[in-house]
Amino acid sequence: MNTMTDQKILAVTGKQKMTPSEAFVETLVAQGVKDVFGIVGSAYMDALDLFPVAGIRFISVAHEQGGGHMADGYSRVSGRHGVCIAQNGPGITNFVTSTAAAFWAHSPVVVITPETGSATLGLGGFQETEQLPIFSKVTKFQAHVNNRLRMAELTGRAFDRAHLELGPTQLNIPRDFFYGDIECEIPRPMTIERGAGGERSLDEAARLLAGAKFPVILCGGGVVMANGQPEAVRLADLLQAPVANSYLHNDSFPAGHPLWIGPLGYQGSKAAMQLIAKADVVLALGTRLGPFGTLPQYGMEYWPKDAKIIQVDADAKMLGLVKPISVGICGDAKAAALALIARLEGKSLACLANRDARLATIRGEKAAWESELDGWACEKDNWSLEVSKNSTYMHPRQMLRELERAMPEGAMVSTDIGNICSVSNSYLRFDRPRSMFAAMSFGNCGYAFPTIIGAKVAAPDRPAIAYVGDGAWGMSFGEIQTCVRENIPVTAVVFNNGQWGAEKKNHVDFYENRFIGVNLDKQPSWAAVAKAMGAEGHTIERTADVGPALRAAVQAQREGKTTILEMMVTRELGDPFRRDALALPTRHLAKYQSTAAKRG
Ligand SMILES: Cc1ncc(C[n+]2csc(CCOP(=O)(O)OP(=O)(O)O)c2C)c(N)n1
Ligand SMILES: [Mg+2]
Repeated sequence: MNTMTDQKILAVTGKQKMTPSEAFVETLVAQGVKDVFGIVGSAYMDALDLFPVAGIRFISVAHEQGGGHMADGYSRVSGRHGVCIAQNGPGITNFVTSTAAAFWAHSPVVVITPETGSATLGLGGFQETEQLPIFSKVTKFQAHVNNRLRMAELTGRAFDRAHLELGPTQLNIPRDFFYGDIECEIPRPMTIERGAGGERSLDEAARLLAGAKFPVILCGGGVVMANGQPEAVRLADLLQAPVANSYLHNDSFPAGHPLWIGPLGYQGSKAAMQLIAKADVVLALGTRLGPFGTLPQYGMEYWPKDAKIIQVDADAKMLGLVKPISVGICGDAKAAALALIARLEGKSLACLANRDARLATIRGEKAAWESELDGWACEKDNWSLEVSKNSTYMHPRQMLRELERAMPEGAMVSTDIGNICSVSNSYLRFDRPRSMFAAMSFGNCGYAFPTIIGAKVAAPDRPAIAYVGDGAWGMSFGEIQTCVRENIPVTAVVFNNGQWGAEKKNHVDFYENRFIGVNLDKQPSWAAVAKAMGAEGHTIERTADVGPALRAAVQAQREGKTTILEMMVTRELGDPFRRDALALPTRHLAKYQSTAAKRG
């Protein structure tokens, strides 16, 4: 697990005299830290001063939330720690949203939070707030440096725990503790190796799979994090079982593989839904089976309630939490897949008897979904038809299909939260893991752009593309400054539909088009804003221009240029996010009767 094991550790060795700042920075060096995202602050300036000599790049961002998302993207693409740091008080509270997002993406982000001085804590001095309670529910571990002697030990632990517990950790350091003289030894990173799971549960899982007539594999983020894609492919080949991606993990299984059936969940693949509905045994590999990811879609209840469910998750607490399961395996997705292969290879497998019929069904469902997507040029509900009728702009689905066709080899794509980003789920296919970085279950608008910037820092040779709605863009475009200043060339595709579309869809479906706060009127030209900020900016109005524009923007990345592609699309809207969680309005008070749903 710990990717540090093979790296040469350049930190000082042996117990020796140093300052806590030196101990802190040397521990970062020992942990292999090369890049830290943040905004400069006096609270940690003594340590920051050492970064260049230590070989650590400090990436100066526009807003700390962006820096936190960059650390998240960096860790998701590299499998290494992402690190962010800021000024005590407001700089740190700006990290809350990004830390919560990293928590639900299971990203090993170390959030370094210098705190007000220990000698004045509690007096209400400058930039003071209690920094531990705020992060207590969005971190896996919180280290508080309560004594400068423990700087290296606790810094090392924050890093180790981020990998061990698969999520963000906090390192809280009273700012005066960077100064002084201490004697200490720099801790080496822990090597963490996870096993396949318990023997009995693996035996039972293998027995169920061997007896299955229609097994389906569901690959989650755990497969990506464990680097277990080749093993997932081997297992699928062995069983000749179709493989779905769990929601927003479209990179967990190669889309070019004949057994790939696409993603489940919101705006996912109907083929995946139709096929998993037929399963008698589901192997949920490296997924917590999050509640949002298996909600009914397209009016279809596809989760196979009567099937035997085998769930593999590295976090024991996730087993059986959301869906009832038959077998829970607490293990690493890659190791568990290998252990299952070892148990199944050479055995008689019931599913091979009907192999040809199953393969035909898989091919049929995939072809049906592809041709449905091909024909699905625009949304067909009344409101969408009305607003797009006289528009000269592009239909979002056609634009997304063109982006898909022009997607370069090895692309990394981050997606935001919004209606068009959600619809893109059907059009995002990857052959390589660590390629899709969606705002996972935390679902915050403003995630995608900074996240792709962090991913690009970790993987500078890969094309980096963010999909962002225009509302979410308003929250995050400030990070263009980071791209330009720090020479991090990426591409942002901004969907300009002039509205907070995903929320507007709820007004349409539930509130009789009483639009409040959803129209984004008087927006600037985002292409012009991009140019004013030193990036390239293009406005795209025709579907035929989408592919060439994306290709040119990817080429521009190779020349060090960031490009913003502003896609002018109609105001039509796909299915809503939360049909499950909204209700038609009931009003009891007389004064609000005009807003009550008309019954009957
Ligand atoms: C930080 C944050 N604020 C508010 C929301 C609620 N929200 C979810 S989707 C959405 C609309 C997104 O609009 P836009 O980015 O323009 O994309 P579109 O839906 O128009 O494609 C909003 C406001 C959220 N998810 N996150
Ligand atoms: Mg919008």
